[in-house]
Amino acid sequence: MHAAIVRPLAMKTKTVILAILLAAFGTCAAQEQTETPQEHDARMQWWREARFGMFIHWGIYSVPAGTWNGEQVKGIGEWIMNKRKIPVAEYARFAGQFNPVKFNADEWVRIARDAGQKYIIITAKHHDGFAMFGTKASRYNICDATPFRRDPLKELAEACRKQGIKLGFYYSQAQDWHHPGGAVKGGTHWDKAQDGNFDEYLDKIAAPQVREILSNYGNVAVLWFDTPSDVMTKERAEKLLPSLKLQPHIITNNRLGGGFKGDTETPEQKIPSSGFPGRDWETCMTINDTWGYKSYDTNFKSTEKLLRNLIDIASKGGNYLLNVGPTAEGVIPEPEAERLKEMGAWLKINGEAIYGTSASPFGKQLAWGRCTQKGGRLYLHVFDWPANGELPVPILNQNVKAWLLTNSGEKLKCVVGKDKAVLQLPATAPDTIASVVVLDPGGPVQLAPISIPRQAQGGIILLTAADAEVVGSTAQLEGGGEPNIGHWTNAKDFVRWDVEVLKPGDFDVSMIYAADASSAGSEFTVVTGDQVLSGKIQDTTNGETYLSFKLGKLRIQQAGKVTVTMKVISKPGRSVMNLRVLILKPSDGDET
Ligand code: H79
Repeated sequence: MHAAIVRPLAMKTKTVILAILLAAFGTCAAQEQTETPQEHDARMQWWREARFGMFIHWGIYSVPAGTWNGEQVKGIGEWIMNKRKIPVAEYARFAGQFNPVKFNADEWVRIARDAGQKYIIITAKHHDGFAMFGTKASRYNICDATPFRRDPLKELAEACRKQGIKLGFYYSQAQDWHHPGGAVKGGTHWDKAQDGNFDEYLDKIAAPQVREILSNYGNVAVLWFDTPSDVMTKERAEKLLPSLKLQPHIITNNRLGGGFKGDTETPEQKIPSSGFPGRDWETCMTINDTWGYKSYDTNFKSTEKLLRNLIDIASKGGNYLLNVGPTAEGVIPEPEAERLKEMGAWLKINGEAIYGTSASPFGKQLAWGRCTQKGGRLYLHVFDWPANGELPVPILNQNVKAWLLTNSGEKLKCVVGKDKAVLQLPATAPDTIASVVVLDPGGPVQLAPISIPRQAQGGIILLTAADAEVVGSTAQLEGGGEPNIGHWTNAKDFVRWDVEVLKPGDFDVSMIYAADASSAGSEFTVVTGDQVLSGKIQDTTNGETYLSFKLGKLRIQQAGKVTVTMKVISKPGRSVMNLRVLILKPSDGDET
């Protein structure tokens, strides 16, 4: 409830009360008006336990499947109409060619269920304006405008009910490139047929269709809005809210617009580096590089990548909404189904470490993998199995018990030191993607204090990736051999170390990193006090090796705690670098 109340003191008391009420009702989604925090938790419970859902982008864009006039159109497939400014009538012809006779709702739901996904969100209407359900608001829908004539949402609702999977709908409430008055995000109409009044579009198309999808398909678990663009004011968004009352338990995302926060944050195509403390959140992501089917997009992420994404997300307290893009025949492409099946096989064994868990207590400290927790236990998801068998865990609990999730009979040896516990793992990993160790701390987790690096006797200061505090939305600690800071695609992210300096003076600074063409040319600074060094990232044989580079001299004036910060000045490519360590070596040369 952050709506500004304008000068309440200048108003009469009645007006003030009215203003407060309006503000309270105006900024909240339907349920938030009345619900207590307990009721909110109860409404969110199934979603928080679910952790993994299936996104389905299905529409008549699967007919061109990424190709227009013989040209393969770059970018996300469901945007093809906009990208090529296809006239409305011409695009609408795809409806006549859309006859997905192989569509089988039971099979789709079975694929989701076997993948370990607990809910499905399907596009009821995307930006192209074509309704994938029987609507009375427009003839431009699957029942009236295609030879198929069936309502897949009805069939999916029934299949989900039978198989115990929750169903939710995606609905593009502002963008609509077909109906007069619909919005075009970041652009303008390209066909006279699109011209019209947005408010009329809202009243005649969006609001009635939202009411239909919340009325005609039984329980709707989620309403997933998208791209409010700049047209979705508070007053306009409010026209869609009354329908939400038809589904008192529905969960909405944060994309309605008009200042409505909804229930969930929705990072798209990325995993935030530390989640959204205090907010529910869900990363939506494609398996390849498109949401809607493109016949030639074969850039599928590996099962390893997808599973580690799921684990990473769970370790930060979020959900993974993983997309499939069915074909115009109604088939989930085999490479997608295959990866989902493999994820399901892992979850069948290790699901206890994902479902119903909450975020790791360790922040970004674990270089070897990720952690989730549930019922007082920690689940250690080991990505990089230690060659020496020693797994460091930054806790101080004295009575730790630990075992492999797949072998609870055999307890692992655990040595609790003064700054961490070390588990002795068997020689080989039970799983090549992620092996789960269950750790019972025997009481509340006692976190080891984050140790700050200390200047060594010889005067050298090592600022390692593992010791760094990573601030921002993308950069994070990665394992795989010696830890590094990678995934650094946002130039606003930065890295900071506190270090205990014993002997101040002048230092020669060098750093070890890996970079490929997507990082080369990035410029950064290293700052401590009033001292600044800068440098430019070079390609290290296509990122295949870590190399050491000299940066120059820095003076540290005083002993005690000193902060060193590394920031990005410019980033011409996709990412900044993979940073292993910053080395400060005393310039006077008396180090040993
Ligand atoms: O439904 C999926 C996307 O179609 C939708 N959200 C997910 C869940 C989405 N709409 N907009 N965006 C995502 C942002 C991406 C916009 C882009 Fe473009 C489309 C980039 C390139 C094509 C718009 C048009 C911005 C530049 C050209």
